Parts: sequence; structure tokens; C-alpha cells
Amino acid sequence: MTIALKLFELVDGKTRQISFSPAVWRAKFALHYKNVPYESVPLTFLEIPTTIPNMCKNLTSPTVPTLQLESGEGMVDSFAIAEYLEENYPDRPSLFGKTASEKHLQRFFESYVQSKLHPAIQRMVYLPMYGMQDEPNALYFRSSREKSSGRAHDLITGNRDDNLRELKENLALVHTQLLRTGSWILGSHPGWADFVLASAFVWFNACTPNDFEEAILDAYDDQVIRNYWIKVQQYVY
Ligand SMILES: N[C@@H](CCC(=O)N[C@@H](CS)C(=O)NCC(=O)O)C(=O)O
Repeated sequence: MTIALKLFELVDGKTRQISFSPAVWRAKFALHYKNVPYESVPLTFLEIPTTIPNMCKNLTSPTVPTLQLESGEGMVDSFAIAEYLEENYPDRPSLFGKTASEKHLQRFFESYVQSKLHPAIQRMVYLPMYGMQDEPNALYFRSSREKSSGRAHDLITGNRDDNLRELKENLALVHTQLLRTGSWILGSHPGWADFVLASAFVWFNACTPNDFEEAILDAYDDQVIRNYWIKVQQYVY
């Protein structure tokens, strides 16, 4: 079987084996859920700007995930990739549901995860992510994150207890929803909202598994989030 789609992913500079980007994982979950075959192309941070512009015209800021279509053209952005898959594989399980309102609500949940969970995770994974890079990628990662956060290297991580508290507080609504459905965020089946949440978890776990365990899996005194994480694993490969 020839595989027509290529997914450009982000990997660590040291082993080139660890795919940790939450944005890339959204695209991977979408492909896996729809059972769409693809070839994975691993890139380090520094390879993104030298590779992605070759397949995308008029791109100002190259990022991954980028999905290269059969035509050779590159499609940037996890949400655009999910929409493309939804449109081109209508016979496969749906990411966004049947109505526009289901899609809008899932995007609202995406904004929640991004604004309420990502910041503390980002601070907690900063040093491990830095340690996962080879020297040139570590230098790039450090200077780009110092610039975007406005903080010096040693201060980006912030206070551990504050990070844990923030995550626990902001996970409360997620925990309640999982308790309510007894299954996925969406209910009996997963969708975009679940894959956005699961991608944040995969990112955290790939960079610092012990912190992930403490901050997410053990945040609440029951098995709700842990059982969710176990269910997510069927799409993690
Ligand atoms: N909105 C984009 C965000 C993509 C994005 O920011 N990707 C990051 C990896 S998580 C990236 O390519 N960063 C390049 C860099 O930091 O130099 C999406 O969801 O695809």
C-alpha cells in the first residue's frame, strides 16, 4: 500500500524518537481515530524552518504539524488538518459531530485547555524539554522561550507548588465532566475536545512523566482521570 500523506512532527534533538508537541498530537489523534494511514517525518525545532517552507507557499511562520498531501502541498495547523480529514474521510468516525454547534462547543473546550491547562504544563515541561535537545536545538529553544515568556532561563519554570495548584484548580471542571459522562469528555465516544485534552497530557507525560503523574493523574483522589488516560492509550502510537 502506498501512503499518500506525510505528517511532519516535532522530535527531541538528542534521540529523535520522542514526539512531544501537543499541536502535533492533535493531528496524530485525528489521523488515528479516523484510521487514516500516513508516513511520519520527524523534525527537530531547527529543521522546521528549513523544511516546511519548501511545501507551503507564502508561509510567514513555519510550524508543525504540517500534513503533506498527495499533491505535494503542505497543510499547516492542527485544526486545519482535522477539518481536512473530516471533509475527506466522511465515512470514518467524526471529530466534530453532526452539527455546527457541536463543533463550536468543542472549540470552546479547546480554548479552555489552551488557556487554563497549557500555561502551567508549559512551565513544568520547560527544563525537561530543554534537557531533551542536542546543543544547537537547546540554544534555540532557550532563546526562543526566553523571548516569548519575557523571563530568563532559570525563571521560566516558576514555582512548582503554584503550578500544581493552578493545574488542580483548572482540572476540576475536566474532572467533573469525566465523572458526569463516565467516559470521554464528549460522552460515549471521543472527538476533537478529547484529543485536545489528551494531547496536552501526552506532551506533559513525554517530557516529565513523574510530574505528569503527580499533577494530573493524582490530582484528584479517585481513578477518574487515570481511567481516562488508560482509555486514551488506544490512540497513542
Ligand atoms: N496553531 C498551531 C500551533 C502550531 C505550533 O505552535 N507548533 C509548535 C510545536 S507545538 C511549533 O511548530 N513550534 C516551532 C518553534 O517553536 O520553533 C497548531 O495547532 O497546529
